[in-house]
Parts: sequence; C-alpha cells; structure tokens
Amino acid sequence: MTGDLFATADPPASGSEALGPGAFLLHGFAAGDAPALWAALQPLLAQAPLRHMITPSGHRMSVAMTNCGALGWISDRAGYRYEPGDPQNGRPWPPMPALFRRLAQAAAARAGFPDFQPDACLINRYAPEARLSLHQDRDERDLSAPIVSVSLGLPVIFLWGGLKRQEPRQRIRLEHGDVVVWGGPDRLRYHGVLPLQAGHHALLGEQRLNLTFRQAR
Ligand code: MD3
Ligand code: FE
Repeated sequence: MTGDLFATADPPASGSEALGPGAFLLHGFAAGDAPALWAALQPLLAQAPLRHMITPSGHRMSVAMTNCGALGWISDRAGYRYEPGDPQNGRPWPPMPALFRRLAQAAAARAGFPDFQPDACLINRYAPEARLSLHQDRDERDLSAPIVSVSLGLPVIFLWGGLKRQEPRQRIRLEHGDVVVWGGPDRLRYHGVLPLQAGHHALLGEQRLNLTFRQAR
C-alpha cells in the first residue's frame, strides 16, 4: 500500500448544499481565509467602529454594525439606506479589502452568479444574546444581484422564511467559515438570526461576525 496517508481522515467540512433554487450554502468555503479575514478586519474596525444602530421606530439593534466598501448600509430615525460614509462621524467607510471582494466573487461564481460586483460590505457583530429579527433585504437598487454572506466565529441558528412574513421558517445552523449565496427567487425571502448562545471560538473569542456583500447600486 502506497501513500494513502489520509484515507481514513475526516473529510473536510466542504461541499455545497442547495437551500433553494437561488440559495447555496457553501460549507467551510471561507474557513481557509478566516485568519486573513480576521487580520484585515482589525484596522478596518479601528477606522469604522462597530455601533448599535437605531431603527426608524427608535429601537437600538442588539447587533453592532459597520461597513466597508464604496457604500454602507445604515439605519437611523430617518430610515434604512446606503451611505458613502458613516453619518455619525462624517468619515467615508474604509475601502473593501481585495481579499474580501475576491472571496465574495468566487462564492457568487460558484453559485452561478459570475457577474457579481459587490460595492458594499455590511459587518455584523453578535455578542451573546444578540439577534436579528425577521426582515427582508430590499434596500439595494438591483435585486437581481445576489447577497453573499460569510460567517465567522461562534455558530448561530439562522431563520429562513418565505416571501411573506407569515410563512413557516426553516432553521439552518451557520458555522465559522460558511458562505451562503442568496439570489434569484430566494433573494427576497424573509430571514433572521436567533439569539447568539455564549461560547468560545478559537480565532474570534466570544462573538460571531457576519459579513454580507451587496451590490447596492
Ligand atoms: C437571505 N444578516 O445583514 S446572513 C443582514 O447573520 C442579515 O448577520 C444575517 O440578514 C447575519 O441583512 C444573515 C444571511 C443572509 C443575508 C442576506 C439575505 C440571508 C439572506 C438576503 C436575502 C435572503
Ligand atoms: Fe438580511
């Protein structure tokens, strides 16, 4: 027998799972890049601090957010929208690192969206108990472009509903390194995130970060 060193090793957590006609979960797609993503996030978060945005109805979001890229998503009493910088401090969002863009484009291409050109990356930080209530993402100009999400750190239960708020929801566990591409007929599905369970992740510690890449204009 020659060189079959890895024949009995566990398979890597990879492979693609179709969640719908336009939605694909790429297990572990970003796992190898995670240390470099985490390193690139440090100066970025120093330049554009995470903060708890206020919803139009006056609630403080439990998820802390910031952005990189030409545009970034914000919420305040005036509504939800994309802005070229943070109105809170008057500074432009930091540029999107090339590594971020390449990863998002590679994932989109793998899911059948070869022309994806993200100009916005929303960075969501979940501490224990942080959650995201059921919503649709519809502030982007071209809803035929997908959204690519990258999960880092602690795992979470993601809720995936239908095109109407009342429809039943599936529960999907999103883990460190998972990438999901949401497009086509699944682009406007309602979705949310259950409260983060406390824990410790070797790279990120006591938190989860989610990056969502969007074509905002
Ligand atoms: C399905 N973020 O930032 S990522 C968001 O984990 C958001 O932070 C969640 O929902 C998070 O808006 C979920 C997965 C996701 C992102 C966008 C979607 C799923 C989506 C858009 C349409 C359908
Ligand atoms: Fe969303």
